Amino acid sequence: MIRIAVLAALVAAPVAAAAPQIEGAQAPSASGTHLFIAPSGEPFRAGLDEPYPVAKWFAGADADGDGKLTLAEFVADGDRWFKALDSSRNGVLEAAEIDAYEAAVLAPLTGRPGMGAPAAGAGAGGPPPGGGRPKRGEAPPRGAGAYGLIDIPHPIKAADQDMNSRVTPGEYHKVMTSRFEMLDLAAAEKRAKAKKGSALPTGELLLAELPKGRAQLQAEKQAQERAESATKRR
Ligand SMILES: [Ca+2]
Ligand SMILES: [Ca+2]
Repeated sequence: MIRIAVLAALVAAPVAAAAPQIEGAQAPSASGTHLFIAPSGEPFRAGLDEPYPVAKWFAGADADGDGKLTLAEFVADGDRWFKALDSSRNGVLEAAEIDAYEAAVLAPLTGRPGMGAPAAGAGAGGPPPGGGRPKRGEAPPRGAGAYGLIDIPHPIKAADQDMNSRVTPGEYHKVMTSRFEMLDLAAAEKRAKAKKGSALPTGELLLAELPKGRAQLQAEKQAQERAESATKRR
């Protein structure tokens, strides 16, 4: 089993741009959309009738379109987001740029930038990704955690391994590589459990093998309920 807390500590994400508004980073509840936060920290949205937006991220990151994400594709996708957040264009994500990411992407989820649990009820992330009650002894995901593949409350700050309020490309690559390896390993464990396919990491991520965050599970449950009630009405 992958220990989520340990994973979160290993993982890094890109920092937010200080200056201009970050694209696609409106409060999730405002527009009635599903929210997915990629391993890079980038938010992706989709309408409530559309597939959960993890698919949007995956399709964009899969540069050669072969349905598999390699480490190189995964890291390159992160680099693109890192550049988007580097509003000062100096190649490093600095405190102001990290603050801007928090304000645009994380604050709407929690009410407190980069901290705390997603607001209960309809407040924060469209679907309160709380969904089901957390299991005994298991803390609910915080910040971006409920919206991502891995429980990382602050995907950008988590990359700041020397804690100097700056994220360098080297730090970011390191965490993106760790995140890829985590997901690759999680998929291998899932296959091993199902006695299906290679029980070893393959170096390639498939959309169908990715873990699902709380927001995705809740979105899929709601879609199923809508489909069932539509069937009944017929
Ligand atoms: Ca590919
Ligand atoms: Ca910068």
